[in-house]
Amino acid sequence: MLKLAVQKSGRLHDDSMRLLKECGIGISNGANKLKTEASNFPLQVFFLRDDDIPQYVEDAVADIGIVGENVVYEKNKPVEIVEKLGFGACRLSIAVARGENYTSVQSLEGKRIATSYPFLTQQFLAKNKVNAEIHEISGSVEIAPGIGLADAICDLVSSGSTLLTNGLKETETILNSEAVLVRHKKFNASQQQLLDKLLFRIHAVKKAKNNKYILLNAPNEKLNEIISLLPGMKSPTVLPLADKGWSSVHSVLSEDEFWDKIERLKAAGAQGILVIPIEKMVM
Ligand code: PRT
Ligand code: ZN
Repeated sequence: MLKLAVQKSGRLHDDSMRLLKECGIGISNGANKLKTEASNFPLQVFFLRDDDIPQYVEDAVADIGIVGENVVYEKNKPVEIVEKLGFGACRLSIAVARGENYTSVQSLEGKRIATSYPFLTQQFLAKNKVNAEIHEISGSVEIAPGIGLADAICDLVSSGSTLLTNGLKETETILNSEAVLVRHKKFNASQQQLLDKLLFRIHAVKKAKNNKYILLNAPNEKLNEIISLLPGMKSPTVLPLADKGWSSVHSVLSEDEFWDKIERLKAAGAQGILVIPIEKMVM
């Protein structure tokens, strides 16, 4: 049995539960529970505050956990990051009042910085040989400059709209973060086996998300050119159409080259292009 810690509620909860579901792991709704068990995988799920997850994993109360890298690095516990999960993206940044004259990190010398991330903030200041006063506060960090509590803040940013509405500007990025899967360092062979099984599924889900299945019709005289544009998992599948002189081509395209490839396929004579999401992809 593997014990997994996930955020009880908050920004990472839904995506964490969705990932388990996409991995074919059935979890009954645990919103009001402390723990629950998967119906079809030897997995127990603990619902915790995100800040507590690194400690629970370090102590092996939970074997693995899903938590933001920002929390992993702030708590600085000896847990191991095994996989980046592709959700919960944000950055930990320094911000100052919009009207403030900020030229470089040195502008923070002697200033008061409000943050919920004292460890990472201090580490950043030390690295840049800047002396500043850190005020640790647990929430609503963005209002600190406006009420005269601090000259700057160090907080998480995703869209930037919180900074904007509070009259702040982002001046330094300390850390880029996303949700990760962490584990403790005392795994035995059977736990490792279960983790490998889970990771195999996570990889298939991630891979599928980054790829699309594509079907198109190609005039036979353009087939070679069109095939050369399509890498596929091995090589594209080509089937004759009932309409003579035409073929149906099936392949897989990765998300990042998608639009560029579609344009080139069209220009090469492809027609009736269908693009379908892939649910799982096993290489
Ligand atoms: O109750 P618990 O302690 O478990 O939750 P929490 O309130 O401490 O954390 P929560 O749910 O807010 O965030 C959980 C994790 O989500 C964080 O540790 C990050 O890894 C990740 N994450 C991603 C974010 C954001 N994006 C984010 N934008 N966490 C917080 N924010 C906040 C930020 O602090 C600021 O107040 O959103 C505001 C900024 O957002 P924008 O879009 O206006 O820039
Ligand atoms: Zn928290």
